[in-house]
Amino acid sequence: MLVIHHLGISVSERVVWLCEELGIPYELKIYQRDPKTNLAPAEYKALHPFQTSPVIDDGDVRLSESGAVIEYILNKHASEQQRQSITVSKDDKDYADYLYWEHFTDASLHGSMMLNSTVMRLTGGQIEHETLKNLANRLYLGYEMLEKRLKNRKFVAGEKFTIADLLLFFPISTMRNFIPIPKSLDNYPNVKDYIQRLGDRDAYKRTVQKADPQRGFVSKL
Ligand SMILES: N[C@@H](CCC(=O)N[C@@H](CS)C(=O)NCC(=O)O)C(=O)O
Repeated sequence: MLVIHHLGISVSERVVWLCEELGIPYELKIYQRDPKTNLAPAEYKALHPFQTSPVIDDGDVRLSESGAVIEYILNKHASEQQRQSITVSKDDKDYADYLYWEHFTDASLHGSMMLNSTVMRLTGGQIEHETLKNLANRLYLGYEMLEKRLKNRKFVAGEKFTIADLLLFFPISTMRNFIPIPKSLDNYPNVKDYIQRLGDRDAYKRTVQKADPQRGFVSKL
C-alpha cells in the first residue's frame, strides 16, 4: 500500500489530491507543523535527507519531490487509462503547453515565491526595497501570463484537468496563505475563476477533508 506522509497545509496535498482524483488507494500519515517555526516537525524531517514534503513510501521505495512522486504514482499505480485521463499525450495539440505549465510551476513560480518570502523576511517586509520589488515583479509576470492563458480556457493545458493544474493550484491558492503576493487577485479574474473551479472539484474537497480537516478554508482567493 502506498503511504503518503502529509505535512499539514503543504505541497503534499497534491499527492493526496492525485490519488483522490484517480481513486488510487493510499494510507495517509499526517504530521502537523511545528507551532513555533511553522516548519516541518522533527519526525517529518527525519523521513528524507532534504527534509521537505511530500514524502511517500511504496514498499522499500521512499520518494520525495512533488514532480517525481507524481510521475512515480502515475507510472506505478495508475492504469494506462487513468494516466491518460490526467496527462496530455505527445500527439495532442496542447502537448507543448502542458509541458510548459507542468514544469514552470515548480521550477519557476514556486521558487520565486519562496525567494520572495525569504527576502521579505530579510528586509523586514519593506515592499519598497529594490530587490524585493524586482523579485515580486517576476511573480506578477507569472500571474499576468496565467491570466492570459486562462482566457476562454477552463484548464491551463487546455480543455481537461491535468497534472499541470494539480501542480499549479498549490502556489496560487494554498500557498497564498503564507505568501500573499499578490495581495488580491482582483486584477486576475480568470485566475480567480480558475482557483474556484479547481477548489470546487470533489476530489480536492475530499483531499482537504482528509488531509487538513482543521484548516478552515478550501481554496484561497
Ligand atoms: N519543489 C518541492 C518543494 C518542497 C517544499 O518546499 N515543501 C515545503 C512545504 S510547502 C516544506 O516541506 N516545508 C517545511 C519545512 O521546510 O520544514 C516539492 O514540491 O517537492
